[in-house]
Amino acid sequence: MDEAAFRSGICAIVGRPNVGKSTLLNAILGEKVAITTPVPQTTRHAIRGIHTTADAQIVFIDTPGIHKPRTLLGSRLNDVAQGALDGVDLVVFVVDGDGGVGRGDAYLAEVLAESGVPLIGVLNKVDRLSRNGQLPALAALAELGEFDEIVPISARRGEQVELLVDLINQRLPEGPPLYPLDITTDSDQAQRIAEIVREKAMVAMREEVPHSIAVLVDEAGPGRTDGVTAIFASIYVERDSQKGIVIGRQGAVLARIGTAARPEIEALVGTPVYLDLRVKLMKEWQRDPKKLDSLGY
Ligand SMILES: Nc1nc2c(ncn2[C@@H]2O[C@H](COP(=O)(O)OP(=O)(O)O)[C@@H](O)[C@H]2O)c(=O)[nH]1
Ligand SMILES: [Mg+2]
Repeated sequence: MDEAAFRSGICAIVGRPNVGKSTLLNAILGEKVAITTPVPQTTRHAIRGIHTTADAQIVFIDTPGIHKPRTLLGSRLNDVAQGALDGVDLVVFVVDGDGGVGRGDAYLAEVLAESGVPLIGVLNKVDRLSRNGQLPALAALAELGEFDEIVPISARRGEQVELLVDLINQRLPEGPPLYPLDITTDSDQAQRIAEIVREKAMVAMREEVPHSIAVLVDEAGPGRTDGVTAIFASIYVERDSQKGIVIGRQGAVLARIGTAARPEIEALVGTPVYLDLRVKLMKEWQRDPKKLDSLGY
């Protein structure tokens, strides 16, 4: 390997909530490092995903979508997303080809233009569009700003994702790797486990409950049975009435969350897993700075 030719840099994935940023990151990495659900505002941390090849390393930052904040959690998420632009080499700006390019995208594009960072525009979810439908959507995206490239993709199907990675690689500055060559994320295992549980809990809920959910891993270590990892995690809700919803009749909903989460956690830790989930009340945690801190937001 020619040392001098190695490229590395930071690429932020930016876009409105639910356009498919986390799905795209997972598609690029071929591994789930960011949870995805049909519920807008699923991503709460800026998650770093690291893509390394023989001659380049891209450090992706998957940001929470920028949106109009309604709660303290919402405004902290905006801070995370905007703060994520500091020091990035490149921004991948994602819009939803299915939902259409709109005012929210235009607002974001303005913020990005001010930052002066080079932009690649991505039209996602083209699996939902006919070829004829793609053209006006691509044109609407092109109107939003000065893009180095515009790429139509389907993150869900992995279509055109390799092309996008090549285009990013070409635009990175020369430099040594920023992270070890063999890792795909800098999230620690407890965070990743908590996120998997949160994803399963969110998809098991309806209406406003998903946003009231936070998950912390209390303990993870060797279980009583040889070779089994025992994991104790708490699912926090904001209101007393939500406890029963998450638990379900005779624990049915909680059991379903555990059943869905366990195989993914086992794949992550590499052993069979004993998973103990508890539902706890943390009143109005989205509006309380101390509680947000304790939950890691
Ligand atoms: N049809 C289709 N759906 C997608 C695609 N990419 C993401 N989605 C869906 O869009 C929703 C939001 O995705 P997510 O990655 O969580 O969006 P984020 O909020 O921008 O991170 C999920 O239900 C995804 O499965 C795509 O390429 N095609
Ligand atoms: Mg996301």
